[in-house]
Amino acid sequence: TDAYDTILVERKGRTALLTLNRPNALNALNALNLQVMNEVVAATEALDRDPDVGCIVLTGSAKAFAAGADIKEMRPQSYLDMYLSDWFTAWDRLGQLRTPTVAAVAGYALGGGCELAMLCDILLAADTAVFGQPEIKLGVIPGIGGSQRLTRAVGKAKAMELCLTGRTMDAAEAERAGLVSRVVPADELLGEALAVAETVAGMSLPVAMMAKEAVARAFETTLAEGVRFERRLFHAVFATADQKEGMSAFIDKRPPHFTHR
Ligand code: CO8
Repeated sequence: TDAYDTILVERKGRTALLTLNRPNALNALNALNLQVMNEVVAATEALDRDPDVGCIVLTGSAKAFAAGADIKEMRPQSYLDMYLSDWFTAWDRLGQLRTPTVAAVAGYALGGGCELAMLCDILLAADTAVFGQPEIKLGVIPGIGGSQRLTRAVGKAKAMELCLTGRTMDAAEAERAGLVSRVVPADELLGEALAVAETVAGMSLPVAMMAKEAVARAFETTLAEGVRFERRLFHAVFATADQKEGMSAFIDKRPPHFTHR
């Protein structure tokens, strides 16, 4: 839709597809620099404000979802450069979107690329996917939440090994470890991701937002507080027209026509 240099944005019904597409020599590896970050964040926040968008899919190339932050751009930075420019903090806003997001990962998802995938709500992998936090090999550590989100996704044992040795996981290991919801053949990845997105986008948008909020809260709080938060949202959905429509459609044995109200 809008003109971006490092991403492509397409709309398919109520689904938006955002493809990382760095135009230069690195394009197939999608190294993440500040421009990519600013464009992804600006594009997704605009889509998030659009009531006609019910799900956002984020994908890369066949070779790489993203091979991490741009090492050439990072090398000369000082502590103050990083601190004052608040390097890469804007990626956090991707995790704050209200619209559900799907990461469709083929090839390398390393460092910032793995962290970017983990900022999305649903993570689908091609059988070619390779996940890892290899920052340690460059003399740094994950900086976009990798040490926290990977640990919550796969547990301490694997997260420690991956972050301390830089070893990568293939798609099958990532699925066994609980990092991804499903692995599909590479040539079916995008179709499958768009199908999942279309399913989500077909639900009531405010109710899907609340479901997302409720699951996300599990990573932020205690079980008792999380259950109380869920209960409030559960009560709140009865204020929507879509609750009446969804239950009426079930009882009438017809498909629901959600109005996202
Ligand atoms: N940044 C910049 N350039 C890169 C990157 C990268 N992340 N990855 C690859 N490239 C470049 C290579 O230097 C090479 O350039 P050139 O053609 O000029 O020599 C070109 O892309 C092709 O790369 P390869 O020849 O290595 O391609 P292969 O297919 O052999 O290997 C790999 C692909 C496995 C992806 C390999 O390139 C690799 O290991 N890349 C580095 C992966 C990595 O370490 N990622 C983590 C980066 S650090 C990070 O993400 C920290 C995030 C937190 C920052 C937060 C700041 C606050």
